[in-house]
Amino acid sequence: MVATGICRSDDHMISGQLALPLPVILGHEAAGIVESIGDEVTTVKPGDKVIPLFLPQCGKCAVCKHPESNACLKCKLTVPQGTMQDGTTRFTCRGKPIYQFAGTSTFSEYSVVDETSVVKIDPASPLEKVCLIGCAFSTGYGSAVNVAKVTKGSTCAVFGLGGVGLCVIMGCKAAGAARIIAVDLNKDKFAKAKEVGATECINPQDFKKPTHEVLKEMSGGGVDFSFEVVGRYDTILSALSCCHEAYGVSVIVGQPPGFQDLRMDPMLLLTGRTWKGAVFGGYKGKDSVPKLVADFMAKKFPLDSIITHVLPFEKINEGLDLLRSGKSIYTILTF
Ligand code: PAD
Ligand code: ZN
Ligand code: ZN
Repeated sequence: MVATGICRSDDHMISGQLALPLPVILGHEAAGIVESIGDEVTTVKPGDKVIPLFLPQCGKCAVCKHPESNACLKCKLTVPQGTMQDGTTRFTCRGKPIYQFAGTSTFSEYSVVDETSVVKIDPASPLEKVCLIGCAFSTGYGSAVNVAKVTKGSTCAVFGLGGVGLCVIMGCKAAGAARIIAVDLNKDKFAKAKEVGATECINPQDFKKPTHEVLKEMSGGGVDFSFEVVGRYDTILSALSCCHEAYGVSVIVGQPPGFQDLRMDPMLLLTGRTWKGAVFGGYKGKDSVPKLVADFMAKKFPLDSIITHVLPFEKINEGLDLLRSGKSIYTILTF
């Protein structure tokens, strides 16, 4: 491993939002160099620069064969196994097994991954930047361009201006949205949101009315596309309600708290709204990650604007504190 980002999803695991077999090595957004390969591995070789894929692409299952989906059946997203696809874990500590996370476990100098969970990228790419294509960037950008399929001239609303939300904004802008309204409780996030493409920023605390009402008024009846990039039930419903009742599309990107159900009024959908969600921005990793790295190298999108801190791996807890306090966007840890 050469570099790994700290994603909010890693912190969600630490806080226990999703049950995981323990002890576990977290981390899923990284870039590195292949050290060695198994006998039957053909798509990567020692010395290759690679990005691990927390969402594998086996290429053979019904999902991989479907043109519009990416949650490969080799990955048990909602019931994490904590192992390789063969059911084993390759980490031990004093003879006891340590579980793996999302088939990647990148908070470690070395990891073992299935061939379907790793892809070769341009050898010239800066690993301490393109590691973000392993999660945050692709998740946000793809949610706009692949999942919502944002259209030219449209109005978008993005709830949550963390690293992923900022990448959603970049995707909306690249797709030609005319208005991108950014929503966050922390106004310190607004400058960055504008830098990457937001046209307006609002703080729900500045209004007496519910946020979805404010957004409906601002957009003359409802936005075309809305994105929930926080991971809360109230913002999921607010994002759904703020999109146009007849043709609005709302995408869930944030990871909601587990162990609870969400109550919603089905009338919100009966009138014509579309409610969607996806992991990893709908991208199939093996096919898309090398292309996204090539697009980054061709300067089609920036990553520097979302990297606020670079720390040595030993300072991982400082990096997590920066995320929790809202002071960082993305912290990259280097080995
Ligand atoms: P982050 O914590 O950096 O950003 C979340 C932002 O939401 C912060 O700026 C908060 O101030 C803001 N916020 C909090 N509460 C509210 C509220 N009530 N209304 C408006 N804004 C609010 O997180 P992130 O950008 O790294 O990740 C965002 C979510 O996306 C998080 O839930 C993470 O787990 C999830 C994620 N999903 C995938 C995926 O594949 N679907 C990948 C990576 C991250
Ligand atoms: Zn992530
Ligand atoms: Zn598959």
